Amino acid sequence: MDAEPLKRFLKTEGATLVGIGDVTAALSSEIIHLRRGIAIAVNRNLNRETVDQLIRLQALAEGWLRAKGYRSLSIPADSDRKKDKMITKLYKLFCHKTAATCSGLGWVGKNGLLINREYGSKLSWATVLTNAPFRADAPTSQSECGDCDLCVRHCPSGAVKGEHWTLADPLKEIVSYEKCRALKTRRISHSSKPNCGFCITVCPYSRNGNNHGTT
Ligand code: B12
Ligand code: SF4
Ligand code: SF4
Repeated sequence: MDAEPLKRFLKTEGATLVGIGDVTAALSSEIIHLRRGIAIAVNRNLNRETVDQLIRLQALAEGWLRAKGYRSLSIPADSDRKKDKMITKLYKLFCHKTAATCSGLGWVGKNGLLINREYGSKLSWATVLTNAPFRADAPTSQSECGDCDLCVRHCPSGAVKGEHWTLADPLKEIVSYEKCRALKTRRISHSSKPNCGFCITVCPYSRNGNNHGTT
């Protein structure tokens, strides 16, 4: 089944990127019938307005699928297994980076974030899982960070380890989220802005798109 009409529809409604991934390998048994992940990205920081925009795009995708008789499940943009949300109680958390790599929209950078060649890590993501038999896009299998280590050198908490991500071992810890989270907690206790995000701003892909340099 051709996904182009759905991709075009969501882009006219404000999505920056839309991809279709075969996410079978990442699904828990309760949702194994929803083998296609629709990865939706918008070129904005993850704030309340962005989350609302992603929720709207997910609702439009769900309506489009329902009208054709298919099932779907939206994974919230701000889902966190630590939070008390029904969806995180029902299913193992589904990660948006997974749908994005399975759709070929980028790789997981040394900074642990999804890097798209054109937009870097500036994108915010949401996923809709579905049983619609879409033809899947070609997945990404390895990192394109090369020798760059800017995010390793600039991370204030020392969380970025400098290792490459590969699809062969996708869950290997390349960023210490414990250290990253601890910095956020310290900032909250000092009443400063909690989010750091240096690993996004220093990345040449986030700054220059395709002009990947290492200065
Ligand atoms: C909990 C959480 C955090 C925690 C833990 C971080 C983490 N694990 O990613 C903390 C508080 C530290 C955090 C920090 C940040 N976060 Co955060 N976070 C989340 C959240 C809610 C869940 C992530 C999670 O627990 N995943 C579980 C682990 C196991 O998976 P993962 O690391 O996310 O991804 C792995 C898989 O996707 C796997 N994978 C990739 N491809 C494939 C393919 C297959 C087949 C398989 C099996 C696996 C696989 O590789 C990845 C790396 O190991 C997600 C939303 C979501 N549902 O995805 C946002 C999310 C990951 N965060 C996001 C952002 C923006 C941030 C911050 C920049 C916020 C800030 N300004 O400080 C920082 C950046 C830190 C960093 N360098 O990664 C964005 C990332 C956007 C992007 N371009 O990648 C997300 C996707 C939110 C969104 N809706 O856009 N975050
Ligand atoms: S958000 Fe800040 S502390 Fe966390 S990994 Fe990125 S640069 Fe390091
Ligand atoms: S700063 Fe360099 S090493 Fe880090 S994610 Fe971006 S390209 Fe990869």
